[in-house]
Amino acid sequence: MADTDFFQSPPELSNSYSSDQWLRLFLKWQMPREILANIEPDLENFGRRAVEDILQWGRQAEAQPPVHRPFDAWGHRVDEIEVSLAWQQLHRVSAEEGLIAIGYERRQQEHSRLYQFAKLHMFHPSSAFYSCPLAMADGAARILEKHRGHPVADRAFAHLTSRDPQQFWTSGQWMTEKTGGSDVSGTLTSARPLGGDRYALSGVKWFSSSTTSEMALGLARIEGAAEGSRGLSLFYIPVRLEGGGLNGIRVERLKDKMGTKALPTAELRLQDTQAHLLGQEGQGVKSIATMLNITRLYNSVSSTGQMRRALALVESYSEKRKAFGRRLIDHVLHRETLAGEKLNYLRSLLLTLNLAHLLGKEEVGVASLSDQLLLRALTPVTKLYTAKRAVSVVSEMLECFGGAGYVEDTHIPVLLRDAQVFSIWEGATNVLSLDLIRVLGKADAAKELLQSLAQRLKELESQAQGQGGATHGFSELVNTLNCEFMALENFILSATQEGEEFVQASARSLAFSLAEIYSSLLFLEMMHWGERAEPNFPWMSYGRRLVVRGLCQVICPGPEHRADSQNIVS
Ligand code: MFK
Repeated sequence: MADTDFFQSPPELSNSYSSDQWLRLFLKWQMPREILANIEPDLENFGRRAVEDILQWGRQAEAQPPVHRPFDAWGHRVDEIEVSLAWQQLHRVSAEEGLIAIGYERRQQEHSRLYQFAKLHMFHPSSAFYSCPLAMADGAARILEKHRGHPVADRAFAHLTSRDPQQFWTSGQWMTEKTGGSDVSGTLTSARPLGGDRYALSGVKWFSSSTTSEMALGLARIEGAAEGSRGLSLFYIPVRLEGGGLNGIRVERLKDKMGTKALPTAELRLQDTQAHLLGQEGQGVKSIATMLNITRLYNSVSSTGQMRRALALVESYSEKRKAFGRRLIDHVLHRETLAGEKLNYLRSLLLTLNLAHLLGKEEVGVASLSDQLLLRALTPVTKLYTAKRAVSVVSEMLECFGGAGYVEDTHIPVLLRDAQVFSIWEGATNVLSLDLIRVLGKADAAKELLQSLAQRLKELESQAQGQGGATHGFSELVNTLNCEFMALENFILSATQEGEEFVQASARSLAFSLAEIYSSLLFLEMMHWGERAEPNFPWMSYGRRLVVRGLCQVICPGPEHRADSQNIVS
């Protein structure tokens, strides 16, 4: 064969819903049959769009990044941000497909969030990060929903949750300043009272994504308020005034980011920007935490969507590409690599969809106290875990393509570049690990969380006995998980005796251990259902690889350990 005769066939993507076995299994496990039957045609249709028109718009938007035009031809300061037509199409499709609306119409009651997040999971990897404006729109909607009755909040809420593209709004989240993204206590933006709930804000918001949104929620310090984060309040900020001009907002420049190139992220200067106080003075951080918890879940669903896309590309390529006389999929070591990354994806998906379900339960008032505690504690855990896994899974999958994975017009490098933002966007790994510690440090939270997990393990034990599971290994898996859980429990109950530094130094290892143990618990609960509902599925193959010794990887950073770390870094 002449070298001109060989062309490698590229990987192909098929329907994001029907090809994602685990997404479908999870929904089947958790949703009542009639609800799933009702929404499945929409999921199928959206799964097709995710790899057809939405993917094309995403690629076009990526190829045409936003441009900042500070002045018009006559020298007037206009600060326009021009976005591509494709970016505008992604806005339209988000409204029409109800990507925010589904979560607030709540037609599927406690399962509404699950339905919505199944769509977001498919949307994200094709959307050139339109998922980011959606995340903030959703977080803002949740806060505004809590302020129902406030005319400004009601109007904005209606826009954020609209299915009409002409009415649909997205939102910014203006928190990060030059003084800090993780630590907002040094926020310098001030709020001058104008009467009633109206204020004029002045300051610089240093990392403001979705700058083309119609509104933002942001933090500022009311003149005379205390220093630190307890002096911050939350404000609703319309981006434009009634006449259409910018609301005292100057776009200093767009950020030249490593990835997320289609997403306009700017440095903004606020100069007497008109704003409305939301909630109580000095409660800004606590109030905006509602938004953060939603955007963190978006971060997780985007991470899982990104992992799934990379895996789907490799699965297809493995069938087509030949090396050393065989297709990639016929090489045992390649299969090992792929299987390992699929398991990482599976853990991430279980954690994310479970969290979406817990959120849905809370929003319709059917979450038990332990559901509420799990939702709070697992939000940072899921976010930090899925973000880190996204980078490693996508990187490993890129490597499966060899040189082709490093070439821009295969559209593979962008997956890795964009994945890197997950661990930064909406809270870095260490900040989130400390957030878990914040939750576990409250009253009896640690004890209650452990009790609810222990109770679920007990139920699994009796289910294993009830179905004679010992014969096919289910009860061995439950025993293994029990041992890992007990190690985690012992650690949590004893760590508090060791002092603040010990607890903080171990926080990351605690968060990752909880993620691995909780995802294994979810898997076994699903397996128990699946052995009857889907008897031909290879549950044990997954079980043997997911539920293993060593899930609890907590470190015990006593004084000597910490002194060693100090010596190593100094
Ligand atoms: C898509 C691509 C985007 C483009 C690239 C993006 C690049 C990155 C740009 C960024 O800057 S992203 C960074 C976004 N920033 C964050 O995610 C903030 C990270 N920091 C935190 O999460 C801090 O923990 C937080 C600011 C929320 C709080 O720290 P503080 O100032 O020390 O507050 P404190 O005193 O611990 O908490 C105040 C209250 O809020 C407490 O309630 P109480 O007063 O009742 O005790 C906390 O319990 C509560 N709270 C804090 N976090 C909470 C929460 N409540 C519920 N959920 C939470 N998550």
